[in-house]
Amino acid sequence: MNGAELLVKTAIEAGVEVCFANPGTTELPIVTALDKTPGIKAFLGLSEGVCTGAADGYGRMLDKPAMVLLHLGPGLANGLSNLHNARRAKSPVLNVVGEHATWHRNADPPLAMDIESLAGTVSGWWRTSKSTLDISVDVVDAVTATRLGQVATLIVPHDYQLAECDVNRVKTSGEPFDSLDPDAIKAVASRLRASRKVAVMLGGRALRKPGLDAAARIQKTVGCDLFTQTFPGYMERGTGLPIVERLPYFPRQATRVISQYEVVLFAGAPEPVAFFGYPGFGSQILTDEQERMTLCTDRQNVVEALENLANTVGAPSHLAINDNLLGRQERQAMPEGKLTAEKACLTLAAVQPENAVIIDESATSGYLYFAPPAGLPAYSLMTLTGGALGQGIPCATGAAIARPDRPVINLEADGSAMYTVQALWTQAREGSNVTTLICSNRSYRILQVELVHAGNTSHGPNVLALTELTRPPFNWVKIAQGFGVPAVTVSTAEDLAKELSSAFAEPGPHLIEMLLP
Ligand SMILES: Cc1ncc(C[n+]2csc(CCOP(=O)(O)OP(=O)(O)O)c2C)c(N)n1
Ligand SMILES: [Mg+2]
Repeated sequence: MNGAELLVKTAIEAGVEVCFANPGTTELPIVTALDKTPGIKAFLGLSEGVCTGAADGYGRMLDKPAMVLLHLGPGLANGLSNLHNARRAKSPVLNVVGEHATWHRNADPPLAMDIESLAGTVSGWWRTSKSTLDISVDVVDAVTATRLGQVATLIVPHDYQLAECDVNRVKTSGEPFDSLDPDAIKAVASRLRASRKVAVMLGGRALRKPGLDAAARIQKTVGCDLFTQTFPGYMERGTGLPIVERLPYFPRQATRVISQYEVVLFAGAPEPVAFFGYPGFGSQILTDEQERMTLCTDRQNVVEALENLANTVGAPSHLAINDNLLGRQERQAMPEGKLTAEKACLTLAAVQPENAVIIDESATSGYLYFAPPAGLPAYSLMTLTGGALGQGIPCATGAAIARPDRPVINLEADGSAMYTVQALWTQAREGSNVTTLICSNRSYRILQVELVHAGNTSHGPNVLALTELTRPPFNWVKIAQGFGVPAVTVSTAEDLAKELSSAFAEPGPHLIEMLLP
């Protein structure tokens, strides 16, 4: 066995099943090992942002890491922006980066870069292997780190991958979480009982069904309201699931909503801050007078903490299925006529199949999607956690590879789509069940809105050059077809409903361009 085979063997034993890769010469021993030691299926991403975004989607979907295989510093640099989104989503990602042979590194070959510095900006854990024999321990430590909900980057020199080693026993994974502090949870419980108005801000794993169920039991007993931050990584919603409000994007609106609460309890979510520093408005969303409490640290298990808190406040073991704290199915009325962003959201809500996964990178167009679908069949929602565009198409690809049985719907803004559009090719190659809905407003609309907010109402030629996606407009049907994905354009709600139904009925990827004003 060589170091690369040891790496792959250890990853397989640690539960890794897929690898999203864009390799080069310094990763070829690992590429070979993926065939020699079967157990991990490899997927080619045509740029590193596709690989890292797909691993993020996979990690959000299954709450377990995919491996990413990237080429040296430049490959990692290309993939950083979606690793940044993964970090904000608390996604588990095992990121493996090849490095030059140790004896060659000091010659400063053309591709040499400071890989650890790049890794440090997005990873909760990172390390360069110190020897071939260390690789097994390194992989296990990395996978254990991902289980806390973070990106772990392992950098492996080329000569260590190639060197023979006779390790037969690979190290097995340890327990990632610190234990809970029962006294801290008791203190939170008594404060909740004594407070008049409490908001619980849920994040990370707390937004999956077990966490939500525990939160709803707490809600039933102490009468609090449940919130998510504006951009949750992965949340389950719809019929039978607790109703969680989303904090508005613009800071003034967010403050208006949250400032009514005497106490805000953070469970897996950090304190919210404004997305940008707008003149005249500070960073914080909560007021100085509001009391903040944190249920547990990032190294503790938030679901266990919520269940513990629910038991401590004396909550019932579960809510009745018809409890009014749980979402109820009410189908949306079907809109008619020429499409607008709102009608596009409502049409999707009206035809969305059971158990769908919605990947929302729709910027200004899909913002209305969250409000009406409270009465939808159960579904999962993933959003643009870190604000770094180019997440949607790759994330949908990874989600569909993780769960080929679930319909994945990617609500995707046209400008955002173009950063990593080649992920469509991976969808075509893998026959992924993804329906991409392009919100074709042919502009960077949000930037135009922000300019107006900032008082710039007459847009000059340079502003238009930098915010309009015209001259020429994208031909979405040809772009998608060029990557092997069937595509159509629609301009009415009726046609959208019809095309959605046929896309859901037929396996494999589809793209629908929605012409919006
Ligand atoms: C990686 C990255 N580059 C640039 C930006 C800045 N940015 C924010 S929104 C936006 C335009 C979004 O346009 P589109 O995706 O078409 O959505 P729309 O505003 O039209 O709804 C840009 C360029 C960003 N957030 N991330
Ligand atoms: Mg746009």
